[in-house]
Amino acid sequence: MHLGEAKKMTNFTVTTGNDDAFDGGDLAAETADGGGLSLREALGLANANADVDTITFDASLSGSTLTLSGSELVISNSVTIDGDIDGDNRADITIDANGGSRVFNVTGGTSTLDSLVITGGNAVNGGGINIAGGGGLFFSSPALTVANTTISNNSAVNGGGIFSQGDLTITNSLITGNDATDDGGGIYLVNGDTLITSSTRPVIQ
Ligand SMILES: [Ca+2]
Ligand SMILES: [Ca+2]
Ligand SMILES: [Ca+2]
Ligand SMILES: [Ca+2]
Repeated sequence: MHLGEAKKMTNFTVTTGNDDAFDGGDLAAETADGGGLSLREALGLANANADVDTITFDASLSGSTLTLSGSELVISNSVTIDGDIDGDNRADITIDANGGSRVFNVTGGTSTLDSLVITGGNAVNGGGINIAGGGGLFFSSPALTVANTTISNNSAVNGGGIFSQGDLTITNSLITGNDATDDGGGIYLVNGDTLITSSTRPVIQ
């Protein structure tokens, strides 16, 4: 986050573990339908504006698993998703695609996934996370930082945990128990810059 920047920033607080669909409404409408504001709805709202937004989770969701209902979560625009509710830099939120889809598809922006457990993803490339490549001369590749996060038990043909064509930074995270039928059980890197740092935990197993 660059707090000195003039850009607007909105924080969306996820209040339901249900996977309510994003219907293109505003915050009030998306909160009013289903069980509250879902992560999918919060992402839809964050993607819909050019601001660098943050998504956090209501304390009532601490320790819970958000199970996706068969389609990936798309990040098309810079956002930070912070699953640390109690401030100890450890995940308090699990996102489980339950084998029905990838978990996150990062198609644009400079984003951070912080203090999450990402599991159960399944896709051809990048079961847990796919970072798309740039769309040519005028579109730079997305950049993603994965911090304080566990990526486990995802599967793909290439890149069970992560498939990256963008810029990837991994810090203090655990990537374990992911499976690829072809290459890259944990991470498959096509291009882009990758930086892996860890002060407290093993990174890739
Ligand atoms: Ca909705
Ligand atoms: Ca809703
Ligand atoms: Ca935004
Ligand atoms: Ca925590």
